[in-house]
Amino acid sequence: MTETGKKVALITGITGQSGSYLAELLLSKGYQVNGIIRRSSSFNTARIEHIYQDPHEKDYRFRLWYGDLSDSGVLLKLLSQIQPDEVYNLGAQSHVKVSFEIPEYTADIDAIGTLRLLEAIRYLKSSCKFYQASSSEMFGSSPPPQNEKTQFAPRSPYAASKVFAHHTTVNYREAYGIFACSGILMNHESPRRGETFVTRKITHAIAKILNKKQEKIYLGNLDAKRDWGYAPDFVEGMWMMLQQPQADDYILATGEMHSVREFLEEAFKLVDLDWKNYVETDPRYFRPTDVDELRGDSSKAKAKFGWQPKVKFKDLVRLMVIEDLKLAGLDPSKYGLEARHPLTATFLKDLP
Ligand code: NAP
Ligand code: G4F
Repeated sequence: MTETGKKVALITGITGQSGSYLAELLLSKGYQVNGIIRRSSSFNTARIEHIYQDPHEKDYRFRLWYGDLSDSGVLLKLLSQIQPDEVYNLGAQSHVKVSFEIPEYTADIDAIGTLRLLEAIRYLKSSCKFYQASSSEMFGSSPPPQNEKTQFAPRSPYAASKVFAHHTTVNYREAYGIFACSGILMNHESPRRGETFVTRKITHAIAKILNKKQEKIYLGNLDAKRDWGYAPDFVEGMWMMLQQPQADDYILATGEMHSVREFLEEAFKLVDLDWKNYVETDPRYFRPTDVDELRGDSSKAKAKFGWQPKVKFKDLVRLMVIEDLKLAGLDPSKYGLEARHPLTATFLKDLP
């Protein structure tokens, strides 16, 4: 708590898709929000620029600190300096395909990085609550529907690292009584999704194709099926987990499953194009092992704290297409799409 009674949060991965929405949510709830950012030779803060506050302002509530999940010393220093009530560990090398190319780095950040943070909390005897960004990728080849009891069968260095981080979170809860929750989240997307993840790659390409700046889009496995939800819905679930009387692990999901092919069909249809004329496959986007089907069962989160996603597949595709058209200077109404999707109004009004 601050001297003025505000709750204090610390977010790793604040510059990422979910970190940026979570920061907005917590600021709107009156928290002082602290985020760890990495030093980069070019700006990596585009997603949080609209909520930046000048540190010279008195009582500014949005504070950024340099750090890295590879650096135990800085994690210890920041935890002891900031004294957070809630820690959200969203920082990660989050790209599954890239994890096959840089497996050791992925494990260092996604697995050992989580251990470093929990160990710092334990060492400092901090009473903070801890949220771990676990992933449905951990289920790998276990068939859907996946729930909290489904066996993990990871299919990538990313997923194996997240399994380690999940078990470490549970272990630190049981061994040391830390209020540590593992949120096992199905894919969540938004107009702030990184452009190399398949949903955003598609909606971004559509805008470029319409602008005649791109002719084709090159993709990998179109048969993969995912349970795609909307990131702002999911960050609300993260926060809700930490407000419960007891720490536990929860799945967040929409319960709907669609293939990459269906995403293509739905997205291109919105701008009156046939995706088959624009999509080529490129072997470089196939993974050595992929996850075929993810569809989550989030009934535990619904029963325990009433969490339900507001945005489902069709609305998600639509709002991502609309926002990418606008970013590219195109008028969505030309394609019969309303300029601002009502569901996104709150979250997108300040997008840079
Ligand atoms: P994202 O957009 O890729 O953001 C990842 C964040 O982690 C960025 O802020 C990044 O900083 C930071 N980061 C990377 N390496 C770091 C390091 N060495 N030290 C500290 N921070 C580091 O990912 P996201 O979609 O927001 O996902 C957030 C978390 O949820 C991740 O842990 C991800 O694995 C997990 N997750 C995501 C989904 C999903 O569908 N989105 C589903 C389940 C779980 P830079 O901006 O400097 O790169
Ligand atoms: O968009 P993706 O890269 O997401 P993926 O691998 O499901 O991982 C995301 O969701 C996880 C939760 O389940 C997170 F933990 C993780 O951090 C990340 O946010 O790929 C989705 C599917 C895959 O099966 C992939 O093989 O789309 C297929 N795909 C086909 N062509 C492609 C492409 N994926 C990408 N990134 N790029 C392609 O060209």
